[in-house]
Amino acid sequence: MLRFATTNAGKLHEAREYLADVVGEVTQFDYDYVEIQSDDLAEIAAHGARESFDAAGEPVIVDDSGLFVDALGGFPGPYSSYVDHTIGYERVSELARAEENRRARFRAVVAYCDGDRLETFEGVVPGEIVAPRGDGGFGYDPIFEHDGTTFAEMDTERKNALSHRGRALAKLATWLVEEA
Ligand code: ITT
Repeated sequence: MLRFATTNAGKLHEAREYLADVVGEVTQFDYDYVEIQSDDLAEIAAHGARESFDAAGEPVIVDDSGLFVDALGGFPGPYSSYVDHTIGYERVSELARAEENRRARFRAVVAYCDGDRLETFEGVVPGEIVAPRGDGGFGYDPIFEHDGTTFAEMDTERKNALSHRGRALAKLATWLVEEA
């Protein structure tokens, strides 16, 4: 059993599906840890995992992630959540599609803390920003295309097999097995 400190149901669903065979049940720890301001996702995630462990008293993971658009200098990056809640992903899509270079990447850092150990695992996936398509997934999924398909057009298994989060969770899973 592992606790996932997140308020994001989409992240939780993906981690549950991915980690079921490794840790069994993944339960939500509905705890809104303080997100420090930093350009470094690993630093934000590590800080959040430490604080969440202190609150839960049991091993926890957190996930700090974001969409980085090359032609926009990495915007919205670590501020992806704020930007989605303010101008929305449709506007981010318009801004990126006004550029010739529409390349972007999703990044995720999953941090694990059990009091003794604090580890971070990063995953990155390249793609392109497109007009919104598909109604699966969450957040920026409808505007992020990978190999001709948006993340919102994929089921969770397919998205996990190639996404930033799936890649970070794969590293976590390998590490947990090695440490067991
Ligand atoms: P917690 O911090 O409570 O886990 P959050 O949604 O605030 O939830 P972040 O601070 O890490 O999470 O913000 C990440 C932002 O990037 C948020 O707007 C997500 O919707 C978006 N995002 C992250 N991973 C994504 C994915 O796989 N697909 C689409 N959008 C994603």
